[in-house]
Amino acid sequence: MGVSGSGKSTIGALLAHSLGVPFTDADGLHPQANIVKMAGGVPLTDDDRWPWLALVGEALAEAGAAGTGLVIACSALKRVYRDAILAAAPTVRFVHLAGSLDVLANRLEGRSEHFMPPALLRSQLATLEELHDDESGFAVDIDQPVLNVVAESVARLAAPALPASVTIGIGHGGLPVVRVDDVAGTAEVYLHGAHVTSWTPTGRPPVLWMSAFSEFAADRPIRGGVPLCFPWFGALPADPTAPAHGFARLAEWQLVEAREADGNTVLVFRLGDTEGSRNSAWPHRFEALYTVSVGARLGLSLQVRNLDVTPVTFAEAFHTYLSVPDIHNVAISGFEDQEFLDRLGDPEARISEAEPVRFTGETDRVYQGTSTVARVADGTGRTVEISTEGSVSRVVWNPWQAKAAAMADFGDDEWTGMVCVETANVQGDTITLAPGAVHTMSAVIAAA
Ligand code: TA6
Repeated sequence: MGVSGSGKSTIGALLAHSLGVPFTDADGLHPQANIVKMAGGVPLTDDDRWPWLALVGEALAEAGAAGTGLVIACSALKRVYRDAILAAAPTVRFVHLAGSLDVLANRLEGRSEHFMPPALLRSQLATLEELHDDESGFAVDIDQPVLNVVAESVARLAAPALPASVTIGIGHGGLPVVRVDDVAGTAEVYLHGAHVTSWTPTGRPPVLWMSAFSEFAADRPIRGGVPLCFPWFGALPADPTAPAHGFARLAEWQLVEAREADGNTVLVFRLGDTEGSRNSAWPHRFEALYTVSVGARLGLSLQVRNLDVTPVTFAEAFHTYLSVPDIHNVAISGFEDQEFLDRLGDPEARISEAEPVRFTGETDRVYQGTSTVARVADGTGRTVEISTEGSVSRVVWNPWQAKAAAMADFGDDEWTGMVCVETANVQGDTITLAPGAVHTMSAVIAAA
């Protein structure tokens, strides 16, 4: 819906294509008398509109009954017009293509071959009634690339009802992103990989690190934040061509729930097996539910259910990138005297240190069989604490200079400003689930 020039026909057709349903332009349903009137610059009366709106409602109702679905482009400027459509098609959702007078006027100037003269724009805007809170639908700002308008609409149509603290928009690379802005903190989570890319507790600096060179593309992992590694970690011996750290961080997750609870905003994302995953080196049927709780602390919880008829084994990790002023001053306690595998050294050797972990070069360690609480002191008095449940591995990583320079999506000098402290179940700690069984790995990140 929207005034003339808002792109109803163009965006409607693209949206229908993305949703895999037919598209109808309601302009084509106007009785000739209406076309003649509008082409003559004469605004329609409500009496002119009712028969037209009835046809619009009918088309939606038929599509609903046939189960085909339908996107119809129709101005539907007033609440009463929308109620008339709703009466015929109770499940209809309204996507209002909203734009300022300037943006719309510019669009109309550029438009030719349409019976609606630009002069009618002001009267249309005067007639326009924004969607009321109790109406099923949402407004999308058209002052962005058309494909972003479509992507945002698709993501919001798929999303559950959102509390006030949550919005869905388009982020980098045209990827849909869920934004949380609540009293206790803010965060961003891309549907791509259910990837938390930022979390900032109110009154404190951002806790997560993001590379300025990160890619944001459907087939690429995001560099920074909290990549979700699942169902394998690192390279997959069974298939060296398989993407590192599994397919979950490359998949499109669905936001299935968003609610406010106890001063936090809780988001739940779902991923199930896909044709792609069923043809991968890990072809099992599964359901993963990832809960992200945003507030003064960041809560992460990955629940995996085995929907297959055979037992399944997987590895998992919250590959958390923490932002630090200078890695040289970082000290991580909680691992004293605990054995670790140095992934840069002898794969058989088990090493331990009595002191907190400090960084003097490339570091890539796996601690197994531990549920330790990691405390990351960044040298400026700030400490980030990570406590977990259902996780008995920890991975600590910094690429240092050479490795950083070798990664295209990682700035040459960015290694000094980050450290990964990962909550995981990897290598000897992988999880095996019987058919129907469930496992949950959780972490709570607190910055003080
Ligand atoms: O968690 C540490 C690690 O496995 C390192 O070995 C390093 O490869 C890092 O992850 C980043 O992996 P990525 O596939 O995101 O480049």
